[in-house]
Amino acid sequence: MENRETLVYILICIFLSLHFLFWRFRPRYTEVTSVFRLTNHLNIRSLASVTSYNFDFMLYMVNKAKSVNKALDKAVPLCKPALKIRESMRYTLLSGGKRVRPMLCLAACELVGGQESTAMPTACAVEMLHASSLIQDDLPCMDDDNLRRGKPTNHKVYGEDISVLTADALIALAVKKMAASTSLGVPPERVLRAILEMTKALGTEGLVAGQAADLAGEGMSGLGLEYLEFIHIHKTAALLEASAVAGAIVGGGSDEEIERLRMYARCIGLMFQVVDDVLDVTKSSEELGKTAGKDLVAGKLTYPRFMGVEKSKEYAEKLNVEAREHLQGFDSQKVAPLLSLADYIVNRQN
Ligand code: GRG
Repeated sequence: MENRETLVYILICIFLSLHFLFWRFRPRYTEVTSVFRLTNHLNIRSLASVTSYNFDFMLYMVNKAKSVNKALDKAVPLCKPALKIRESMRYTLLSGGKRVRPMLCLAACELVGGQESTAMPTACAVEMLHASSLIQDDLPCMDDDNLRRGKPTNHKVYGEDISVLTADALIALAVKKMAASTSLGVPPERVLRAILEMTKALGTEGLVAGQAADLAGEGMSGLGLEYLEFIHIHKTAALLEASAVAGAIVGGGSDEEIERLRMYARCIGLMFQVVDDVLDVTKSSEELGKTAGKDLVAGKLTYPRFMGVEKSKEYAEKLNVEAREHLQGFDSQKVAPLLSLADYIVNRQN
């Protein structure tokens, strides 16, 4: 009897010790696994070249993505009773994504001497606008896609009606976020200028123009490189450009700094889409998290179709060189994130 009581006592002690150890180290374990998941998603480990500036880009990108995800989560809280439209906004906004545009915005702000917190509302806004464009792009009347970031597209889950409203709501929230949440320490004229940049990138001087030209060009023969460049500069590069420029504006950059960042971002914006076109024909849907080979099927004018895969890759490299030329003269340490980001974009695998 006494032996049995001793055994039970020992077992309880072991259980309590294990319980204590689990709760003591659980936060660190969760932290490590979440960084691992983000790193996998961002596919940064394939980037040996990034270490060349003696700068840990992987850590930088993971930390920025974590801060942005936290801020986005707070920006669209789930309310009770749960509204379908809010669930739908959160579905696309928080369903992964590399967070390239917010990172660009934060890095540009920091490069000109601003704080991360100063540009965070702008960084969230640009991701909201990006999410809105993805939802619209996937609709049956546009690209008609079922898969985005490895999950069913927004309209497949919530229906076309709610999807259209979600895209609208995200645009409205983005502008509200910049206007209402940017620190009071930032002069209002800077906030207004940043909002102007962002809205310019959306309409007929930006995404809308690019998408309209893209749709009009489907299946048409005889369109040249100029037409292709117009589509990509408007549809893809405009928002990347606005991300960097708006970040530098709220961060207090000089006109010269802002314009140099604009040129850099325009190059990486175009490069982003050249790489996207290459990935569309060289990777599987599983690797991309979206339907691969769609451009080819739709008869779209793409860089690989125009000049072949190898020449397209060379062109992306050329844009990378050009992009970094625009950053010459900035502080070599502060500019490291943007140099690494350019490398990341040209080498990305999804
Ligand atoms: C928002 C006013 C407004 C209009 C939208 C539908 C449309 C007009 C434009 C289409 C824009 C579009 C979807 C361009 C493609 C850009 C692109 C390469 C997206 C993929 O970006 P990643 O790889 O995606 O950064 P993740 O998932 O990582 O965020």
